[in-house]
Amino acid sequence: MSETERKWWKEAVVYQIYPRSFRDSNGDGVGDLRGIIEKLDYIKSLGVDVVWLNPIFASPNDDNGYDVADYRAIMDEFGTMADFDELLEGMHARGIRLVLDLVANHSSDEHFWFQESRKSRDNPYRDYYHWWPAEQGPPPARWSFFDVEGSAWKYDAPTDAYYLHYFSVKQPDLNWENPKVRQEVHDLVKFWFDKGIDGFRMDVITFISKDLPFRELPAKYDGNFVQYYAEGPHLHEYLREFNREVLSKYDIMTVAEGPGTTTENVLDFVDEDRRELNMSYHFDISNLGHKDLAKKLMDPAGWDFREFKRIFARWDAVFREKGWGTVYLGNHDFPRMVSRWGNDAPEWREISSKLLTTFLLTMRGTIYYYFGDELAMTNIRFERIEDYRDIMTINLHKLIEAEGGDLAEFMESQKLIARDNGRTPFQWDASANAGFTSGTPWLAVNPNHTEINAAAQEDDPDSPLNYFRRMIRFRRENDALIYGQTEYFAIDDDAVFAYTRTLGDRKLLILLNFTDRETAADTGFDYEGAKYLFGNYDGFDGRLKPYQAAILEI
Ligand code: TEU
Ligand code: CA
Repeated sequence: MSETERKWWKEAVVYQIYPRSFRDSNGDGVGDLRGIIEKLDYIKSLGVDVVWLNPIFASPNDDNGYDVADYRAIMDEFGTMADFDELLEGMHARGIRLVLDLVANHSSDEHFWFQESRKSRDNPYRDYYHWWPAEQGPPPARWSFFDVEGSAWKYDAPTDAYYLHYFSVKQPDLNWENPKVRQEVHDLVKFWFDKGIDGFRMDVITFISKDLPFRELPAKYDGNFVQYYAEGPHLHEYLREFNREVLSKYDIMTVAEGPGTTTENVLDFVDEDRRELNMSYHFDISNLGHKDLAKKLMDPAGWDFREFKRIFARWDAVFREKGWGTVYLGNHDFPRMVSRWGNDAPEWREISSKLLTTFLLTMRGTIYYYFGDELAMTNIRFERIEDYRDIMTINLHKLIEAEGGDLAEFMESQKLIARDNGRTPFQWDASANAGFTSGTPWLAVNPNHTEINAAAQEDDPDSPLNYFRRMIRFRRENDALIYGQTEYFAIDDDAVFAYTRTLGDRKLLILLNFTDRETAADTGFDYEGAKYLFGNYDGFDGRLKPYQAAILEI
């Protein structure tokens, strides 16, 4: 097997910050860039290599910045371009790279392009978006993720036409089939690269090419709009052009948010010979345990651990020779890692969160670690719809209500998976509002901040925070955990995740007990001569304690 080509972004632990919720420097209740600047030493102390910030560009915040009104300006609430420059300099001075979020499948309806586009059918910006003239009759059905009626077409009276919006009505889809639009995107990306940023995470980049002229959803997709959206006819042509014209000219990293990517098609995006993108992240794990994905309803039976293992193993196998994978268990679109995949009951919260941290940092691929998970922050589990701020939850609630659906069931599911669970303010200390703001936070602070907070964990060597720091160091000191190939064992065991990472003659065995009961570690290995190196208990005696994670050299 050929040795993987080494790259800084393959070795990286990416720490994702949701700027709105990290630290508010001026008391308006909204996190901001100066808040991040204040906390740069904290970020540095974690040992992470890259920071990815969710969108920081000018936006009316219909979807918290995923609706961009000006791609070259900083959102008022977040600060100024001078603040940004200082932030970038502060990160680079500490050896941390900065990755921003490119939201180019759609813009805000308040973007100048759209304001022009909707004015008249012969406006020069008309073709920057997708329009369906009303005289052609109703457009073919398209699903919208955030629309109260579920429709991705919105009638716009001034020009008697419908525009396309896969997300909210305030997020019209840009028309990438128009070369001028592609040129605009290239130019704005160059603007940020020339400022010195180190890469882009690309929001729903798999959706950019549309199947024109709009037809009825082909039967082979069987109602699966995500898959259909991700297989636009010119997608790869646009990505290759993007790479050729812009991306290849800089030492940067790119990662696709890849809804609709599968183990069969992902190499089309990330095989280095195709010159498109570096990495992509898939949704197979986050989709686990749903009874209805579109309406975000959960299966009361929970999620299938063996399927979870099989998914990781299957994706890992794709990148053995080519491309490079990504590993994550949470981000701003998902709930808290420990609440979803571990156990946030008081007696298991810390230990199971350390297990998950060990899991993430021993997998092959670039690690995406979501801020706050290092503290084992938990879901807030709002009772009332009024507590939510997320357009996705609010509009799905309206949609289900209008259909006469089961709202109680929806609210229960939201306690488990609503995006706001992962967006509550970072818990810095035990003071009012967790040291996040001196004002009124834009989204409620989790009341458990009096116990779960960075200040309390800072001086406790056994805290999840310090475990995360040690684990990062351990990964960095053990190349096998970065470039080593992976082999899975006991794949049908319903408690234990076991795999080895091998590089040269170094072989590490990782044993993870995902349950709250002690279990045998029947992996086929003889533990006699094995050397215990790292884990969340004091040692390993041949059996695995509840949520035990153990790394052995064999
Ligand atoms: O998310 C897109 C997204 O996660 C889903 O809509 C996805 O396409 C679907 O669930 C697949 O199963 C990105 C951002 O991460 C999110 O925060 C934004 O709200 C959204 O795009 C719109 O920009
Ligand atoms: Ca602020």
